[in-house]
Amino acid sequence: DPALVLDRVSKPVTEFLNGPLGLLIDGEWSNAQSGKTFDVFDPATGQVIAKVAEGAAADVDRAAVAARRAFESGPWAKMKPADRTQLLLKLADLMEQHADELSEIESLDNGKPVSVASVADIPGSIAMFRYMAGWATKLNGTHINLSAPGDYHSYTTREPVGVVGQIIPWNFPLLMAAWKLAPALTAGCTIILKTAEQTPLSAIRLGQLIQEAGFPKGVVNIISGFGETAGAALAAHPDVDKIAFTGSTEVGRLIVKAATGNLKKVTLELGGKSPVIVFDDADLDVTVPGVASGIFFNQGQTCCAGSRLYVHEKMFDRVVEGIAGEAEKIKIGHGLDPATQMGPLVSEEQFHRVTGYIAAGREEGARVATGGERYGDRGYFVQPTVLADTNASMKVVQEEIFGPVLCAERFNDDDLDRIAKIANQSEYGLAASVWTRNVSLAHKMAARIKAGTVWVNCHNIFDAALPFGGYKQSGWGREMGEFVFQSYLETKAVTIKL
Ligand code: TXE
Repeated sequence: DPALVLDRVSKPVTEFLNGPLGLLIDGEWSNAQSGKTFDVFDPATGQVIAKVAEGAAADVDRAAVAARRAFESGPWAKMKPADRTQLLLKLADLMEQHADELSEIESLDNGKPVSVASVADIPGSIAMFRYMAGWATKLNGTHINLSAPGDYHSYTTREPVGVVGQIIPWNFPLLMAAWKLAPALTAGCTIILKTAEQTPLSAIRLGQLIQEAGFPKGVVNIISGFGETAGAALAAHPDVDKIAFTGSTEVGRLIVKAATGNLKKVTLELGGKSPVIVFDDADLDVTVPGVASGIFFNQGQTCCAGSRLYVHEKMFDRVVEGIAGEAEKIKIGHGLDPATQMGPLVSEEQFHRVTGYIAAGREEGARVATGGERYGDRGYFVQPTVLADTNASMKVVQEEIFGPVLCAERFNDDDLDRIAKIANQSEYGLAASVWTRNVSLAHKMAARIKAGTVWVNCHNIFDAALPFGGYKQSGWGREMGEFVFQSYLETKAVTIKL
């Protein structure tokens, strides 16, 4: 009963949902210039839970003026790095104080279990702000010795790239906002963040905390709205210096085209179809639950989900049966139920996309080892599914499903180059995992895999200090770690004739 579910919502979150839920532009919450709003749904019930201002091109223009002003003049432009550190740490503390509320909002909006949001999304977001905060005082240039004839003193400085547009997806709404905002703020940029239309809520709450922390006006602007309107306007905007995008490879291509007008800098974190390779010496007690969580975590809506499983034939049946057993144990339900381990997919559209892939897998001859059906009769729940005996020619093996669907295939080879070839036969190259007790074999495989991340005997391990991003059509550039600052800083070489 939907009423029962809304009963579970705490008082502060109920007040938050009742709004107003506007756009954050130049330090003020405002309606969209058009006056339009859009509905936000609870994907577990399909029920409308909030109405949010629908930003579009005119609002992006207003935000760009504010972000430019805040970048070029005002307190932010003059702020010392240590003061930026303090502001970021203050924001992290406020997020920690409101962690329960943020978990609840995230669960209601995205569908993910509150038990997961409270140990993964929210602490991960806070950790990102704290990690990046420490870098603000350490982003220095260097002195360079020249070989040119004459007497010169040369050095480099590193300067913020300017006004940054950031477009994020719905799978980890707050975490994606943190991955984007934290390094850009650390570097001294100003920002226009466009959230995903499916999940605008936690970023609005974050915007309120950003105000409370005392960031100067115009430094962070947050626009709720749709991709084809607000997102496209941001990507094409002539006064935005850089665009950072996370989402589908298809839209990634549109972002690149839109950015050509003023040749703004572009970084992209796109789709994946990450291989998981299980050798015949793998420790099954670790591998079976590890591979299962590698695909089923976040309802499979993870860009680096381990969605293509390759198992040595000696182990294949045991591994597939083991994963099917894990899948059947997962407790599916409303995200706000503290016992829930898997929630619904984010939207009706994703529900149809994922169930469509399962149907295609069946038609192409895959064997359904477990799952394969809708769960329940309302909301966008899909059973955790294992498709066995798949092969490289199948659509389910080639394309990103972005749901709890694993394709499992056997190999009977001991030649590492040939195994790597199977793992690498994808247009994507975001991540991979290798499961073996042989350390040397693990390193050899890691070297052969064309992906930005390789995990050994684990999957989906993230850290603010680790760079993350893709080879091939999984993207351009890296987020997180020290590496991310290459995207948010320009390097200037200064040479003085002595
Ligand atoms: O993504 P979109 P969708 C993949 C996944 C999923 C598929 C479709 O396979 O099934 O994409 O999801 C904004 N100009 N990933 O349709 O459209 C949009 O508003 C500018 C993988 O939801 O790429 C949202 O903020 N922006 C991925 C963001 O792009 C535009 C996470 C992502 O939405 C735009 C999400 C446009 N023309 C989906 N069109 C990952 N890498 O983790 C849309 N947007």
